[in-house]
Amino acid sequence: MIDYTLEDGIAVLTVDNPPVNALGHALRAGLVEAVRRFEADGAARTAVLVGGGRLFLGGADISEFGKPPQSPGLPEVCDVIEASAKPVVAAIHGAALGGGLEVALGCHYRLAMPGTKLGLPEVTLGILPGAGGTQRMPRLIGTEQAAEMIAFGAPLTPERAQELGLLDRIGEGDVRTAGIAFARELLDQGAGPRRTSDMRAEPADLTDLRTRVTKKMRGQPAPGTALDSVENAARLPFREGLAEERRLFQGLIETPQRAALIHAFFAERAVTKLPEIAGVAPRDVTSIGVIGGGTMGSGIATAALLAGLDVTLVERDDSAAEAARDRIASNLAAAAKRGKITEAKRDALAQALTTATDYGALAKADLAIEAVFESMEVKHEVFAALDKAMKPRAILATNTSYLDIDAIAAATTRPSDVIGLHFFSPAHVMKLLEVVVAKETDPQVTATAFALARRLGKTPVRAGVCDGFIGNRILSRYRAAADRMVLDGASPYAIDRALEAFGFPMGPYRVSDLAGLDIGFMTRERKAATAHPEDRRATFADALYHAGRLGQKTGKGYYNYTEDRRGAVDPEAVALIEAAQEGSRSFSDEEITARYMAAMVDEGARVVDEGIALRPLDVDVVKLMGYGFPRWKGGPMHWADAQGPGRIAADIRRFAGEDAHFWQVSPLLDRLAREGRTFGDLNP
Ligand code: 3H9
Repeated sequence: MIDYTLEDGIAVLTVDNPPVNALGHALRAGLVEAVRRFEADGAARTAVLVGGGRLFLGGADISEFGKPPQSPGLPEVCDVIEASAKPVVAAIHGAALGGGLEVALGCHYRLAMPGTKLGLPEVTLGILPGAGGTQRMPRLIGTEQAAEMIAFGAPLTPERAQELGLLDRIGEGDVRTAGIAFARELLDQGAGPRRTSDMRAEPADLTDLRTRVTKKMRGQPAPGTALDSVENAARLPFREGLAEERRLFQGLIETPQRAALIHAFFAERAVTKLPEIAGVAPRDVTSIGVIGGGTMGSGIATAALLAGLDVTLVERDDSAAEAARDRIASNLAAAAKRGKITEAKRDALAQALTTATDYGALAKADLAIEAVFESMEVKHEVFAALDKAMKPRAILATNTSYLDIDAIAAATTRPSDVIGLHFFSPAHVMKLLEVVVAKETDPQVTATAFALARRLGKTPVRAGVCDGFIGNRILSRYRAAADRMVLDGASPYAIDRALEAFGFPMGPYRVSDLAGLDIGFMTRERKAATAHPEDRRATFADALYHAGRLGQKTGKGYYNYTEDRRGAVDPEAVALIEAAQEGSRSFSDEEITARYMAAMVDEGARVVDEGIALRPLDVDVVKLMGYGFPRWKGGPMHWADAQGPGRIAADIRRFAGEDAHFWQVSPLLDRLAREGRTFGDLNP
């Protein structure tokens, strides 16, 4: 795990634990052994610790959390390095994260290469830096700066890290050579070990930071606990602070938030590895077509431009094409403003965009994504035209959010080249991409979609064909559960409050206002034809729609936005809703949450059982990344496991006592409940 070489009095310790040099047990033991060897090596006067591969150290091995600890622990590794009587230099490239940066803090000097990510992201996993990070970082860069860095978990750039005194040097060229050169300089100066633990941290007032972090990361104990530990650095001697850090760390390891956040971390990576395309080479994609330049089409085009692809956007006439150009230009300008790209890059990317009004312009494109009006008739026309215009083996993708992609594919002579690419709005910002694999989709086309997703910086989740795929299908179910509560007498404002307290950034009726009440109205109209007589229509939502209250875009919907930008409860809306309600029952917050979540979990179970989602974790990722599910609850299926599938099934049976049409326990949930198993058991 550690390669030890001696170069003219300098011991070079190279870490070799691909893919990210995670500090698992074997590597920790290897590090301690290598440092001991260096100390005993009379020919070695100083040591350089460097990461082999693409980064320095990716942090503690997350997969070991929750398992019995194995010695040496990471705090001990940092102590052993720091205690060395001869200096140790950390030469950092790529990333030093979490325990990886803590190891660097144990070293006596630090150099990093340009572009390196230096961070303590532990709070994003529900824990705190537990290998001395909360004690050494405040001593090195100041309590306030360390607190800010640890509370939010955001990485520093090398430039900022050098300014703060975390880094001694920013290197040039190759990291190993730069590290050795720096070590030699230190040797020539006669520099000895410089231990962070010998430094003093000054007390700081963290009140404002605590307020900010509590607001941003509500429901999560880790940031506040991490700040307690940081404050100890200025209050307690180093050893005592370290012991307290350990105690607080162990406490956080036991929390459900830690389990949920780590589930989310691994689930987001697991979805990208699709067994059915293992070993299948994707087709080359360098140029893509986008059909339709509305908000969605322009967002997709922007995402593709940002990923360095050539884009041809087809619109129906010149003025629509011009409007699309403007939208894309403003998306790119916003990306430049956020610092994602430089102004020069923005101009270069704009050059890679062509607009056209004729499908002939797509003759050379490798893949086209259609983002036009959601009507099967229109989609058929578009796909027939694409089929004619595009070269053989080009991929024809649809961004439909619910239409039957098998039926769309049937409008072409090449259904095996047709696939769904369901982006989320704004498409150049949102990271989720549902890849909808139709009946005849060629695995190579699926592999290409997954490769494209990666290139666009998106997380792809495989979905099967059904109305709404994974995300919108489940959404329509829990939305219906909420609407039934309103029909029975609940206030939509109370429902929003209960679900926001659960952890959603916005309750369902605030989301309606954001999306536009016309969207919901059109969906109800569309589904009316196939509705069951006992399906209850959200007549209160229709009433708002007919009153012209379409949500934020008209200044009024469920809420009134004319005076308060965040939206205020509006007596006019209340009157319309109350007039449409069928009952006057009141629901407690617990009851609201239980019904909403039971509907979500049960439909998630159906989606998995029917093979629309591959595994429960795919449902979790879709809800986490596309629908605002609180990450610290891990997604609906993980959350259901934490409650116990038996409890959810029992809730549904209780609700079925009043309404046996809507509430039925799905076969999978029923099975798990009876067998005492969990959704997690179905994940790999
Ligand atoms: C910590 O350090 C606690 C300490 O303070 C206290 C201890 C006492 N462990 O993301 P990628 C896997 S907490 C185990 O696709 P990239 C990952 O699952 C830790 N496995 O690569 C994937 O596996 P697979 C603080 C890990 O280039 C593979 O490596 N550190 C770990 O896009 C490739 O990962 C962090 O929070 C890990 N720590 O990004 C950093 N990290 O191929 C977490 C990755 O089987 N990691 N894997 O799916 C990251 O942010 C990114 O992985 C990184 C590389 C930026 C490093």
